[in-house]
Amino acid sequence: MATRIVVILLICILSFPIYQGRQEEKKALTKRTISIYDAKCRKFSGFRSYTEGDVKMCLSYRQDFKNYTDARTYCSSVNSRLAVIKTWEKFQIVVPFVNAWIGLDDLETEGTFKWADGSVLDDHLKSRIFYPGEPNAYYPQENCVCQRCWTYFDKLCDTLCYLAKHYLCEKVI
Ligand SMILES: *[C@@H]1O[C@H](CO)[C@@H](O)[C@H](O)[C@H]1NC(C)=O
Ligand SMILES: [Ca+2]
Repeated sequence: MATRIVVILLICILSFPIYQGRQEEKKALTKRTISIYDAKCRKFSGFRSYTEGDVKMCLSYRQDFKNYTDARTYCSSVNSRLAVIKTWEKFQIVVPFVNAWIGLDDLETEGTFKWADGSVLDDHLKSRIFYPGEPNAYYPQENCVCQRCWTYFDKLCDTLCYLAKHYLCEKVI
């Protein structure tokens, strides 16, 4: 019995370096995957990749000013879309961008916000990514969503679609 325990312990101790090696391998692989993604993304002029944990996005933060529909048209003209941010991790990537349209609006049905990929905004996520009190449809035509619309906002708000703002295009790669 005692010998068996000793043998098992020995196996554990001896195989620890193998386990460590595997972890290193895994880390290196993750790093390589990120750099492959980054290289792919950078091939598109103006785009670069952003990472939060295991989540990656290929974005172009456009510094010129366009209204929502013109921003949307521009993104699709370079085979991208206004940014779709359906997870908390993706929202963390987008937090720093100032006064930027993203791909979220309730143009089709008042009060039902849809992403640029056609899916409906999840209620739980909605409560986390909008600035407190937003979306509020303060003016009836506040149908489009922007990040850090006002300098003191660190989250999303609905605002007037005809306003000229920066915008975030996203490549799905
Ligand atoms: C955005 O601007 C264009 C002109 O550049 C105009 O034709 C369009 O109606 C505007 N869209 C909105 C929502 O105001
Ligand atoms: Ca609003």
